[in-house]
Amino acid sequence: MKMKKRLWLLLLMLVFSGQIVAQAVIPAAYTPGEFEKRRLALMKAVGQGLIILFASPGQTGAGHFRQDNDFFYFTGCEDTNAVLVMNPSTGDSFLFVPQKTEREKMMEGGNSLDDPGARDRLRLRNIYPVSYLDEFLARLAGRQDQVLYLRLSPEDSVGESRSETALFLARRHRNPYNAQPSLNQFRAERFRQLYPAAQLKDVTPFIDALRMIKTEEEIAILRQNGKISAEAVKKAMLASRPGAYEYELEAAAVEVLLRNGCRGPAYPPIVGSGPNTCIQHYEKNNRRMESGELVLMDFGGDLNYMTMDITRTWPVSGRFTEEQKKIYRVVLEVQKACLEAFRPGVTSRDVQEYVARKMKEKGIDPLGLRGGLGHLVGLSVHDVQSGELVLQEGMVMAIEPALYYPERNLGIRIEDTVLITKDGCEVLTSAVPKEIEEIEALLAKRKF
Ligand SMILES: [Mn+2]
Repeated sequence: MKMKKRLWLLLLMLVFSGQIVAQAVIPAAYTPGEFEKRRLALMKAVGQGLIILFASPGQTGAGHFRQDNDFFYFTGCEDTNAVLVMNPSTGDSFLFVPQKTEREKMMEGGNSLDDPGARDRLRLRNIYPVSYLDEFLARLAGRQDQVLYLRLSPEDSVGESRSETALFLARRHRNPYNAQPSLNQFRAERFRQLYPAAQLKDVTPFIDALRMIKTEEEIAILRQNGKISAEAVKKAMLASRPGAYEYELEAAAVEVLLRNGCRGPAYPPIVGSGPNTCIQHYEKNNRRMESGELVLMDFGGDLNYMTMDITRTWPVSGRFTEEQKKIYRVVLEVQKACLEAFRPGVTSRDVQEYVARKMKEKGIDPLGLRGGLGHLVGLSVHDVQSGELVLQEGMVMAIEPALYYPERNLGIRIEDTVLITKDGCEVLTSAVPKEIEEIEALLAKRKF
């Protein structure tokens, strides 16, 4: 009893000292069975041959390591330079991992090969050194009529879609001295050389069909990320003031992400003021903002490999001018009409028709804005899509209508990320204001 009293006292002291209150939410995580379920679903869909997926070869740049999206989706494993082989005819999965030297283990820690619990935790048939991969494949893939399912389409990344990866590669090829093939293309070529009798097929459409529909565990993470990312943008709004630099807003927002378990932003934060509101992928973020201007922020966190995408536009001074208000209302009405139209079965054309009807009813000139479906969000902020897009329950979409008037230094974009539900959609990023009155009320709380 006495002990309990003491515990209570300690707890109360902690609460009042702010230590528990200030504690960040524990990020939602995946259970090991999730990845096994995904592998079995992929193997069932593919049905034959061998499926071979590659992990990211290693660390690049100053950011935290982030695994290849497709490899992560089927393993949850962050080992670098690894290979996953799935055999649909037996349902077995094998992981091939580099054998690290003692020095490597000391410098960066071990991998799944050094972890006796990894095989059971990852629910694999076996884990082998990656140096054994070719022998393993020669045994299985050397047979006649063997089909190898590889990722023959481009990879996506946290901030870029598969088509963007392809586009950037093509742009790099403008300069013949940068025109080397991608890792993906190189691997396909190596398989063609080593297994000329095998048929190479693209596994990507099967992967994309799965990744497009979010699982319960992904949805839990996305909901949490929606709240964290919304809070981050709200903090940036409060950090804005005449004379502030764009990067000060970025700093305020990134702090909220890092404090709540995100690895960082899902893409380079866009904080554009004045003329920069009209540059859609602006990311210099080094301009001083002034009263009378708008600031546009496009921002989202990366939480447990699930991304988020929000854009808000607000007046630096705290009050919209009449001209800004007029255009803001149009973008907002179109964005809200899109969200009203979102439900399973809906196509881009359906949304456009709904938006046109709604604007007519309300007597609003849409200024050329038509609305639509936007883009899918998930492991990548421009997530995978296979075939023509028709909304389904469990899809996650970002919708971002915008109007740009560079001659007036006036760009307005409003973006939310939503989950398609049984009969509509749930806005995951609703905690950051977008109504004119709400924005002005929030900004009025600033002190400067
Ligand atoms: Mn977007």
